Amino acid sequence: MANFETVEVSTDLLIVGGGFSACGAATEAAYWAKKNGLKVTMVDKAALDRSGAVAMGLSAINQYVGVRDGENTLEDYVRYVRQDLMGISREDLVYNIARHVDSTVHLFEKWGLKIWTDEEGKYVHEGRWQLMINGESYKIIIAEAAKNALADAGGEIYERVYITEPLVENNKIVGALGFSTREEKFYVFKAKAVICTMGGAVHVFRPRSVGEGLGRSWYPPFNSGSSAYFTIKSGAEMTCQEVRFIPVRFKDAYGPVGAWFLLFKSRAISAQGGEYMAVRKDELQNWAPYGLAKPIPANLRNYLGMLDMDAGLGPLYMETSEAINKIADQFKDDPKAFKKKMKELESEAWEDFLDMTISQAILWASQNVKPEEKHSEIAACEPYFIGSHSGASGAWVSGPEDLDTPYKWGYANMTTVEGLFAAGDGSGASSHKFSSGSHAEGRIAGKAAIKYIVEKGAAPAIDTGKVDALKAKILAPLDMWNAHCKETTDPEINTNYILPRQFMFRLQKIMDEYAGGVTSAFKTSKSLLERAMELFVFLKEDSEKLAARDLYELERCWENVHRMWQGEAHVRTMLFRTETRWPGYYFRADTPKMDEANWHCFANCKWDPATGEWEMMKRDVWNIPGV
Ligand code: SFD
Ligand code: AMP
Repeated sequence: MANFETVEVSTDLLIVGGGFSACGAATEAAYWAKKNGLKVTMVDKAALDRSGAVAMGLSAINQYVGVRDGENTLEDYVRYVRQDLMGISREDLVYNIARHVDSTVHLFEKWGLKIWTDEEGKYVHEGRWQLMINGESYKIIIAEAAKNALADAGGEIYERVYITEPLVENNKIVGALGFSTREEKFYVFKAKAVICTMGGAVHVFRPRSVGEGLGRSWYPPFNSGSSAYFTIKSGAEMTCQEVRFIPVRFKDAYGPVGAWFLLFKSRAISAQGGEYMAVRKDELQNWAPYGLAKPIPANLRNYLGMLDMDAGLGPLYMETSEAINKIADQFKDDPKAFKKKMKELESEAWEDFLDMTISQAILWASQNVKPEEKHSEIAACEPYFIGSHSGASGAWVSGPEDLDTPYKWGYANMTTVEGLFAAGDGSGASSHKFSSGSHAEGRIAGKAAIKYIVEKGAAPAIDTGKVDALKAKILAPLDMWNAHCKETTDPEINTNYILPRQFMFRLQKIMDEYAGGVTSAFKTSKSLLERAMELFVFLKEDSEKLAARDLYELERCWENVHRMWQGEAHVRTMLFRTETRWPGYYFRADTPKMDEANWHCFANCKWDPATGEWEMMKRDVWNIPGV
């Protein structure tokens, strides 16, 4: 077996992941841990300053309720999320995040984030809930606060350690296993409670960017389904695993569209010039009541554009020049002011991408796109799993203690596994939290986890035999390579092993062609999904044959195993939900209508670590009374 040193780390609270929700959890937990003499340890597969979805920065904070200025109420936000997710949301969780998110944003500002303000000192809004920021260094600022808080409380941070497997005994979390991505070290983390914040999942589906564009995606390719894997393998109940997110983005470099639609008030049109949101308005009747209220849900906005594509009216375009010129036109009688405004708008347009999706600015430059002169192509991306944006997949977590919610079995944000908490993309059915809400939810989970440890935290009982067996399993791809690498002249081709890249292509092909990816126009059916399940049997068999040439590939192997489990949970849940509720995200062609009578409910699933069996179940949707 590969000869890795085993490093044991004992802690009270373990935070796995180092992104927005993890930083929120660390900042808050450190405060309460210090008061109670407890230790908090954080583990990130990358370097905290630039890890996770906000690695490149962001140009907006997408969740700010604005309660202090009377802009909106918490109930307004609950209604907004209910509507956008076609009626399926955990309103207790959404409410809880909404009531904490403003204070999180105020902390961001205190820590040094530049939020745009107008002449009166008020935040500049992109849309009703979104604030404009100078966000290139957003992650560094938020990471610094988390690092300071941990240092102050005597906590520890492990960077470049890839968390591979949870440790669970009798439905109670006791720690996690991982390996260094730089040194031959195997880590055993022992903890009284764990917060799972390892982001969403990218590259489960075949991306649009293949060949020379491989690796480019909207959400970061290094978020590879570890949150889903960790919670599923722990035996936690999962929710909304069928709800993938398909964003519409500037084509091929994935530049976000929010600033265009909301700040610049741009229109999206087909190649023939029709504005699909207007031309296809009648289609929205079929998705009442959600299709008829404003804002129209993200999936239905996608869907109307997809109908244009199906009808041969593509490509679709964002009317950037029309929008910019319309705003600048207010100054048309003053040539100097007009020129100044045009320059300002032009630089805002570029900065939007330079702040968060630099490759889009590079693509625009390479294709001679001048947004003020010419429109720019947009397209629906491949599906992503992200519970924090307009998707909803994640762990099923306990609601806030002070709300009269039916979903309460423990401390806030605790999964159905004792001592295991989840937040951000890791927790489900509480969409539209974005960066700020994920941080706020991390804070909620951090505080609750410390409370749990103070009241119930027992010393973790680790089964060393199990750890040794898992160590051998986790390092097996290195042994597989060493045993067979000399058998063929081309290391990519071998009858005894499969390399992680080929394995990922196989997973992506199954998902794309059978589970409603880009090349199948986001359509699937019972028979296609059943065929996907048959192919998954072989894929899972072959996952035992993964080979890794080095540490880098060992990480790639496990990323793909994590993706595979996310993919399987998705296929199983789409099979279970026999209706089409989110056209524009996916379409069950054999059950093409929404079925409120039977499916106005959560579709949950659970994998049993003892038997290896999956269980599918419905859970009722609860609306906050009077909202
Ligand atoms: O324009 C392991 N997001 C936006 N949010 C906003 O508020 N405003 C925007 O403008 C946003 N837009 C946007 C966004 C994201 C991206 C990529 C783009 C544009 C281009 C969404 C937010 O970023 C998102 O909601 C939050 O970041 C979610 O937080 P969290 O904590 O759930 O995930 P993370 O930040 O990605 O962190 C994940 C961490 O886990 C680590 N990790 N560590 C150890 N072991 C493993 N096995 C691990 N696997 C992962 C990662 O390294 C990372 O630290 S717009 O499109 O709307
Ligand atoms: P995006 O850039 O698409 O991720 O969007 C950023 C924010 O704007 C998110 O909160 C979206 O839900 C919201 N948004 C984007 N486009 C629209 C639209 N056409 N109508 C309403 N909200 C939108």
